[in-house]
Amino acid sequence: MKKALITGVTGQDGSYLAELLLGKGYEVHGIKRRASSFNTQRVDHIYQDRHESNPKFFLHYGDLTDTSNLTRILKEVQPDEVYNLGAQSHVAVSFEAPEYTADVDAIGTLRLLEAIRFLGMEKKTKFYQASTSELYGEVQEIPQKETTPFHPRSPYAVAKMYAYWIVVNYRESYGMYACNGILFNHESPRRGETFVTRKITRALANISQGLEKCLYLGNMDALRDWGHAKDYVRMQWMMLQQDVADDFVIATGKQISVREFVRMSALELGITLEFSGDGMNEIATITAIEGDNAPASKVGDVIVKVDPRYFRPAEVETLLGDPSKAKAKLGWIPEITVEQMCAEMVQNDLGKAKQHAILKSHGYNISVSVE
Ligand code: NDP
Ligand code: GDR
Repeated sequence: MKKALITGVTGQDGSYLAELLLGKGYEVHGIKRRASSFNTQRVDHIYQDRHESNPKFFLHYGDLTDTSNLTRILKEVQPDEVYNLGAQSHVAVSFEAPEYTADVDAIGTLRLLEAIRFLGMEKKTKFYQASTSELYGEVQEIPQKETTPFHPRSPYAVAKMYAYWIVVNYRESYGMYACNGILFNHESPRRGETFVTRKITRALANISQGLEKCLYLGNMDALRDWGHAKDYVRMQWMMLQQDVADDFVIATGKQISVREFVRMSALELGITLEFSGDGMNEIATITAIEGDNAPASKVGDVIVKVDPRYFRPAEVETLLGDPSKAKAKLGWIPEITVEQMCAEMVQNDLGKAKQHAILKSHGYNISVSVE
């Protein structure tokens, strides 16, 4: 039975990857951070009480900023595969907390690699690094592929660039099986609530049920190549099953704007939007409503506005990936389209909003705000 260790197991990708590996018969170990309240919602459904017979899923307290802790966990678990998904993963937040982001995302990766080497596991343990399309930043070529030069545009992306190269360096220096998945944006109903897709699907669902009035966004012109997290974690596993370690771009090869994602999400609720104004003054107004998914909305309501607060000091305007290498060498193709993913996210958030609306109508205080 293979053993895997996942950092960031409580995050979007970590939870899907843990499910995938358990389904393949792995013993799965995950690192979770100590928090003052429960932070394991995304993996609670696969949690196994250690008192049950033959558990396959284990959680260890740890942190990517803590070398001795990482070394101890690696020594105890002796994993065949390490998936380094843990990160301060929010680009906008990285401008607010650049030093912490560098510590976790850049040096955290080095800590893990060096611990593997220190323990003499560098020929046994395969290593996956969650690299990112943010490395391309100010894009030098369209679409972006493995050979496209990097130009990171945020403290997050700069930290991830260090992580990318230290993975390559450990592969070249010590013969480690270590690889980078350069993943473009991927989303799901488990996406964190402050990333733009989930912020949109959640807010529009709440607005449709009368729980919120308006969705405030930043740059709606930004173009992204959005895929589904389930497709992308399958690829993370595939990358560690090859004879030779290599780096791969993982993307759908299609891009749409934030504005288009808003339009698509609203339509899933039966709401047609008209966008007017531009730049900092852009708004979206309801021009038609079909079906009964939006009982609290009416034609003429302005439900989306731009708020300059959400613009970033340096923006990544456009990202479009070329996944040809992954398709040719690994036979990977994404199965879920952005339209299907958007519909799944909206329906999931609509279900939650309807529950909250019922609770609110019975006098419960429901907090829905999110930055
Ligand atoms: P999430 O933000 O959903 O999850 C991040 C995980 O990292 C969480 O489990 C979080 O713990 C954990 N974490 C944060 N700080 C630390 C720390 N100091 N020590 C240990 N763990 C920590 O991200 P995703 O699942 O979306 O992404 C997974 C990885 O892939 C990240 O590295 C991200 O940067 C990268 N990536 C993501 C893409 C995407 O579109 N989703 C695209 C390309 C790369 P907690 O739950 O306690 O906050
Ligand atoms: P990104 O994702 O920065 O690409 O990083 P995010 O969803 O945060 O932003 C995508 C684009 O939308 C624009 N935008 C807004 N973004 C947020 N969060 N909130 C807003 O209100 C808003 N309005 C407009 C952004 O400016 C941006 O252009 C994600 C993360 O998962 C990273 O960890 C990962 O590496 C990359 O994807 C690939």
